[in-house]
Amino acid sequence: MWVFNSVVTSVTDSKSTHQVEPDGRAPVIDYRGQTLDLATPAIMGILNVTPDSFSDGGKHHTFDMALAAARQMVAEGASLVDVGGESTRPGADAVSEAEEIRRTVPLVEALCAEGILVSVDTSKAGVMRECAKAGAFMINDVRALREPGAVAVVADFDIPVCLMHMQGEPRTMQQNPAYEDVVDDVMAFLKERLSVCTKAGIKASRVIFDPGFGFGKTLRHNLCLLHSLDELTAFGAPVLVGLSRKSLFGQLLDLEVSERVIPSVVAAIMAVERGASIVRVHDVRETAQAMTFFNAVQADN
Ligand code: YH5
Repeated sequence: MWVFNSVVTSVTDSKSTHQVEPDGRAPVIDYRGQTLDLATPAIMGILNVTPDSFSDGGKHHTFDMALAAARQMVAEGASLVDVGGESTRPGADAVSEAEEIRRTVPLVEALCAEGILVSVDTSKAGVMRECAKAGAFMINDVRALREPGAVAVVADFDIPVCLMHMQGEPRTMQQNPAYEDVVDDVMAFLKERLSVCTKAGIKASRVIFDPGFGFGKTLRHNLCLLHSLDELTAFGAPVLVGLSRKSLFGQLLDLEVSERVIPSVVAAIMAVERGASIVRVHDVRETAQAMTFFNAVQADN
């Protein structure tokens, strides 16, 4: 029997603090009576609650539409829904903490009341705190808890957290991204952030890694990171990847955002084949179909 994510057995080495079950099964993440099972790859559906959401034309900006979109993503196979009230698009307007709370908290409350697992895509400590109080299951931070107070909030609530790598800041990150070795540099950054987290009392078993596709990376950097993603997953922390509809597909294939579904699904499957545990996607239905096929093949070996 082939066991998904069997590379996790390597986490028993001295470099990693991650616990693994004796049979090498991937972990589950438990928080406040809710469970995210990572024994097979999980799908995180993207729910933008920004009026200027580039990828969905801003159509989720009203509460009822956002709720309906989240329910549909869960029905189509999403294990959790990622609610984001700040756009990280280059050139997007900054959003105040109060405005971000206003956009996210009511939705987090409503989704949690329905038993839906919610992650919140934010870098602001105040938003993290209010969303954790509202019942969020996970914090998803593209700045890896580098904003003031963010580490302390995650430690206080003992809430699972995704630490993402980003070089620079959204406004300027694509101007001249440069690395010594993109895979080594991303890994070193994530290990450093993990160390900051554990020193502040955050349990390593609550931490998810993300290489941050498209965040201060050229096309070549993105391809290299996906090619060598197993070097990241071998560390033992669950790995989340966000490739869905991103610019690398536009650069490589000259496709508009809405035309990037097929390459996005292929990329998601390539990531789980290299050990990724969570894929963050816009197109849940299509990704779930591919994932069901992937799981069926894995179960047969
Ligand atoms: C991510 O990778 N990404 S927001 C540009 C696009 C399409 C999509 C031009 N939050 C990530 O999704 N959180 C975002 O086409 C994220 N990992 C995690 N953990 C950017 C985005 C996008 C940007």
